Amino acid sequence: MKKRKPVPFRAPEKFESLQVKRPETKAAGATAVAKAVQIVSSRVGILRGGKTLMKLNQVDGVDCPGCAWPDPDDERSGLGEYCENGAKAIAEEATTKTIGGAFFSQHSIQELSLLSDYELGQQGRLSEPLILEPGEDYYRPISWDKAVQIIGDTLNQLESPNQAVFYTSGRTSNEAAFLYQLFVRMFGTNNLPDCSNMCHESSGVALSETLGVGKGSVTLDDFNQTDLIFILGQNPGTNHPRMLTALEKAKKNGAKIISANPLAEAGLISFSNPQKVAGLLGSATPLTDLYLQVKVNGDLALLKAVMHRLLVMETQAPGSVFDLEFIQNKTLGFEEFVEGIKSEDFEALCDSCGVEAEEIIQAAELIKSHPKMIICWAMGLTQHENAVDTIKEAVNLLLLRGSIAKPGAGSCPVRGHSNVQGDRTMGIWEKSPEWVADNLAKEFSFSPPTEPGYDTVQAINAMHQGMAKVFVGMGGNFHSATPDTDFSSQALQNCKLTVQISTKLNRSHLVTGETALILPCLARTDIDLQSGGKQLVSVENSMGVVHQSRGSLEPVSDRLKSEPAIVAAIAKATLGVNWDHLVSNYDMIRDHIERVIPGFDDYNERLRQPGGFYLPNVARSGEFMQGKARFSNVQVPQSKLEPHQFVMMTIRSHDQFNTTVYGKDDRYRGIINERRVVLMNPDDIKRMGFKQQQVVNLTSSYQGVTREVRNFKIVPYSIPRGNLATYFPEANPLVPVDLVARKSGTPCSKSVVVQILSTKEQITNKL
Ligand SMILES: Nc1nc2c(c(=O)[nH]1)N[C@H]1C(S)=C(S)[C@@H](COP(=O)(O)OP(=O)(O)OC[C@H]3O[C@@H](n4cnc5c(=O)[nH]c(N)nc54)[C@H](O)[C@@H]3O)O[C@H]1N2
Ligand SMILES: Nc1nc2c(c(=O)[nH]1)N[C@H]1C(S)=C(S)[C@@H](COP(=O)(O)OP(=O)(O)OC[C@H]3O[C@@H](n4cnc5c(=O)[nH]c(N)nc54)[C@H](O)[C@@H]3O)O[C@H]1N2
Ligand SMILES: [Mo]
Repeated sequence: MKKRKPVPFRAPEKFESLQVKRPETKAAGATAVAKAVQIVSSRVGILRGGKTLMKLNQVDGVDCPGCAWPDPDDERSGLGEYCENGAKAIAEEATTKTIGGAFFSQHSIQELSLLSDYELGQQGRLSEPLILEPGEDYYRPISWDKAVQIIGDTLNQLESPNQAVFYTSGRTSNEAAFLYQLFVRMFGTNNLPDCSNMCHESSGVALSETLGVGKGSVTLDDFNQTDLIFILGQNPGTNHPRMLTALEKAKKNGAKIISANPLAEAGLISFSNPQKVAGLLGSATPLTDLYLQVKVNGDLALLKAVMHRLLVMETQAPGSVFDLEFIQNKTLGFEEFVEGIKSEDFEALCDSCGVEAEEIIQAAELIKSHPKMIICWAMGLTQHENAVDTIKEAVNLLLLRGSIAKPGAGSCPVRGHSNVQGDRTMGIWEKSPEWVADNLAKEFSFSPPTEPGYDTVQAINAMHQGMAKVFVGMGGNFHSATPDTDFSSQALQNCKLTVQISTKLNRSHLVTGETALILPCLARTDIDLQSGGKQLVSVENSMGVVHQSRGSLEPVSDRLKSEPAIVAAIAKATLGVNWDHLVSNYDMIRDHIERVIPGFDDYNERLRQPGGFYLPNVARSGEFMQGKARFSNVQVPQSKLEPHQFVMMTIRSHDQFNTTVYGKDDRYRGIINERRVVLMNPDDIKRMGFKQQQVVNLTSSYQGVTREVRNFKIVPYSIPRGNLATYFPEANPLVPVDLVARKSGTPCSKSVVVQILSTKEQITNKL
């Protein structure tokens, strides 16, 4: 058989032309509006782009395909209910540039792999189904019927359904997600890894075990009523810009903000609200009152130090700090938790987190004098080995203060993808809980598999070992989003068949199995016309509100299918089931959801109410687990680094959405026109004998394997000594596939121990 030419696993390692400016100290304002208008009008056109922006996040409009931050329950801004990065998401999706058979007949996968991630995305929307046959280097068009037949035949030839992996990214609507997990379980496996495994899985585990629900407890209105917001490991100015409006409102109502972050992020410092004229004119609201520049993964020690201090205050004046009534009536495990805190040394905790004792005392004072507290967090907490414990420690703080299950208080894990939370609610989960299996069995008369399937990292290992042979991706970019790029590439290449259901070209279309299929789908902003008429879909935001979304743009090609239609076609070709009626009218999918998933009563009716409806939440209502929330006694992680070792976090720039690179700037951090940078403390640069903008290579050694990335430029930055920051996905080859958070399995992409080598040095002890 003809052999396919090798395809590079990594994006090209070439430089742009780096400019370094002073980091900004306020986010948004007129520049953000100008950027939004410029990017949408240049990439989509004024008419098509303007039409979408006006509908974005309005009650009868389309849900922004960017982040999962909720929309206001009451009035929505007439100046536009979107942010700069939402506009970029729209520009990326609503472009009228297309690529299909003609494009792919001119460019082999090897040639395309020489493009940067940014350039891949700029080629346009995928416009027709494509196949890459065994040994071939060029995709060519294929009919929908043939494509799904290949999938059905290949799946049915497997020795076991567990040899197939069905990944989901978090943009998929509730309707598509429900149908997808149904098909996968009818096929006979729970191999349903999703992007959540790499994202908020640690939050889900920690919150389920302590509060009884793996989701946050607050609503947007709680931000209006709170006294104090504690934000850890999150960069809302870039990743959840509309959160800044909520923070601004909270400040106007008198709330205080404490932020813990190794970097001084502009969006946490102050905000010029572009939805207000004053903001457009440059006036800014200061946000953070106390900024704690914690070391990477120092949060558990930081939280413990704060609670150590609170315990001292409580001991001095019993009942003045702890909510003893709440603790007594609504919690378990308090005594053991207090013993744990008592056994710690305050100075050692301060040392461990890198924050001055004085500031920790200030934090404790602020917490003591502000009864209602919300704790927010994102990837800065979830992507470490001890992530689940850190989040449990944050819950301990809420419980001590009785700051949960009442207005203005609670937990707020800020979710990533716009429907990642909804996908999980719909049953996209490798650990199929019993009730899901029972309800599916009743509704659809089959026996769903009960043993857990593979999560993302387990799926990579299974494909690498040849135990899984078919990969289907419902959205996302598995190749570039997962850790250990070279290892994950080999895993995908080991497959007999890889299938990507996608809107835009990415590297997962280039690093493929023996046969590869690209199935182009409608995007959220597109009109979804089925035989029963125009369809709407539903999504769930970060605060558990389920609401509708309707696309309003003419699709760029008549060969695109909706995600539910694609799942139904694959299910028909594989299992012989006929779901045509479900595809013709998504109300009928929602009728099934209503009967299978709790909390969706009168789904079709309530979905059509303006703003949608809230799902029940036991942490919000105070029911917890049989009425009790649980304190946890968790340990501070011990890390001992050699002087030449650093802890590296991989973060997002202002111009990307995960692996989709919108542009080359990280404006707020003052890094312009370059992504191959490593942010480093100036003292460390000096100590190591490096110079700013020197080109270096980075290595990580884990369990006897040394991994390397080449060509990064050093940028001096205000970051704790011993810590580094790089962008993802460029640094993903350094993240060891088996370095995952305990209990949640999340790759530790914010805690990679690395060495920095000048380009002349050889890597030591490579195996
Ligand atoms: N525009 C845009 N919006 C997005 C995304 C995007 O890529 N672009 N991605 C979406 C997705 S899927 C997600 S999950 C979210 C991600 O949203 P974030 O979690 O805000 O994203 P990251 O860039 O990973 O940022 C982590 C932040 O945590 C800090 N940090 C890193 N390590 C630590 C630590 O150990 N402790 C503390 N205290 N802080 C730390 C970093 O300095 C940074 O400010 O955003 C969503 N929204
Ligand atoms: N090192 C490191 N790695 C990380 C992270 C990190 O912080 N550091 N973050 C992790 C996190 S939080 C996440 S969530 C994952 C993200 O992992 P993924 O969700 O897998 O990655 P994305 O880059 O969001 O996926 C983008 C692709 O989705 C497709 N797409 C876009 N819209 C649609 C749609 O409507 N339908 C369909 N079918 N396809 C669509 C497009 O083809 C696009 O190229 O990455 C993780 N990886
Ligand atoms: Mo995420």
